[in-house]
Amino acid sequence: MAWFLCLCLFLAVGLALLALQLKLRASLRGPRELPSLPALPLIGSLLSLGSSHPPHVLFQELQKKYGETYSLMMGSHRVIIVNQHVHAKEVLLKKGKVFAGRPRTVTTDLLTRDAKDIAFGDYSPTWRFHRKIVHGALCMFGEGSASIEKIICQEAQSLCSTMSDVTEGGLALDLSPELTRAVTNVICSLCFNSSYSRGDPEFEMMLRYSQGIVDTVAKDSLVDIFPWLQIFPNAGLRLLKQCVSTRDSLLQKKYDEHRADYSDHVQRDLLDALLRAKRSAENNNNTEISAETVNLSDDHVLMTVGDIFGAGVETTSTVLKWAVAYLIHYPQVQKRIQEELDIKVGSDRSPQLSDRGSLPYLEATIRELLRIRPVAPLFIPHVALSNTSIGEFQVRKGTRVIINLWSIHHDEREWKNPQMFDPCRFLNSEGTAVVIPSPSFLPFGAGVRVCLGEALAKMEIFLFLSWILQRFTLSLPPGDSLPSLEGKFGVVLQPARFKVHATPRPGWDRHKSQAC
Ligand code: STR
Repeated sequence: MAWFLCLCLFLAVGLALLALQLKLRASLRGPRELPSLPALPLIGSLLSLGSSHPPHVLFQELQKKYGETYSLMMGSHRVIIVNQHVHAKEVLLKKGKVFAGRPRTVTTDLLTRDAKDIAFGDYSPTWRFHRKIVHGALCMFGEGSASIEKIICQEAQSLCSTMSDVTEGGLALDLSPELTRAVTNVICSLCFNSSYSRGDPEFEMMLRYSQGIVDTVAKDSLVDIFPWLQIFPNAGLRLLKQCVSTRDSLLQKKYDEHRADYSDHVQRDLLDALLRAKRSAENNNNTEISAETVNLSDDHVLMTVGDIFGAGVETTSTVLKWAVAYLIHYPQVQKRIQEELDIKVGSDRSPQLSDRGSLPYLEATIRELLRIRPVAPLFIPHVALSNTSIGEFQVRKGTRVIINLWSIHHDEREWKNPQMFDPCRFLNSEGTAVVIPSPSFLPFGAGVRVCLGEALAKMEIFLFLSWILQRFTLSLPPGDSLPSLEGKFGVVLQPARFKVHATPRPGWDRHKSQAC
């Protein structure tokens, strides 16, 4: 018996020692290497990336073989793809500053005069200062200011009367340019204190150049992966150059007009606020901040306004277009929003921002739209500014990180039936309040580079949708097929074009008092 006990003890000690040694070896090995796609010299992993899927779907599919976080080579650049929220938050929040860099690419350099803007500019003291000024100016003229609500309501009013005019003739309407004009005018009022009327040639020109930029910039096109391809004729790059030069002359015109009648005493708009910040920084050139502002050149101001303009228009109008497409696909959702509006707002007045709290179903629908069709499915790539790690994986300085918001918003462990459009997932069980059911929801990003226009975008989406749905029911024109919900991949994910019928709702008379 005694020898049996001794044997057991001996075995137990032996096993414990073995386990300890294995654990020690694992911890000595340190962070692990990431699983990687095969790569060849020069072309990198290009051969494994040939697929009919758009990049966000392909990166989601590749998880099955390589795990949620993996790496690949784009030309000579190592790129990490993050497909789940824990690692995404580590990159954006926990190690936000380490991952705050941006890659330089041929197309974004062309768009931003070598990264002198906020969205594509690399992390630096000048960038931080620059972002702070823009944030301050946006707060003053946008978020939280009563006047912005008035501007949005004015545009909603004009959008609805255009819709009435067209539908009175019984015509089907492509809402896309109308929604874009409404959103553009909000940004125009904010940036330049001006607006466009229907058919304005300058607005038509803006629509064209902006679409050209969205179609060609920052979509990991071949010139961005292999910069030496620039020396060959390239239709995409030619189009981008044309569009950027049209945009630049428009921005320059606005800038010159503002400089000509600038006064220190009146701030009419965001451009005035930026000019003022630039001048005051120049005047205080012996203070501590001024050391950081040396590079806040005219180019910086122009490129920033270009960012705000481009981001403000393309993102919000895209969400509204998706909203219309989904409401046509899901008439029962549209009906429930209208019922909520009828009860909480009625038809004697128009919806206003203070109604947001009492329209939870509409708010939940907006969240579900932002989840199911994220505006920027791959965000803008980040760059590690020093050696670091993501989870247990080591990451070397200079590595690019792409966060696949598409995977994060369609993660089956976080969302039940993620392909299903179901606003109720964002409501509590009584249907009386909005909730965020999963931490896997990041429509505006997070951390040092979080979207600057989040509050403005939410106000616009809420007001435009509530005004439209109070007055009209949107439906498919007879004989047309339902709009595709797939989306065209680019720096933003846009729906295909389609026409709608906007039928005035019974009880809504266009000549009724339309005060905001
Ligand atoms: C749209 C087209 C344009 O005229 C200018 C810009 C510059 C800013 C870009 C914008 C673009 C597309 C959406 C972006 C935005 C900066 C932040 C935003 C990429 C290319 C997003 O991250 C969704």
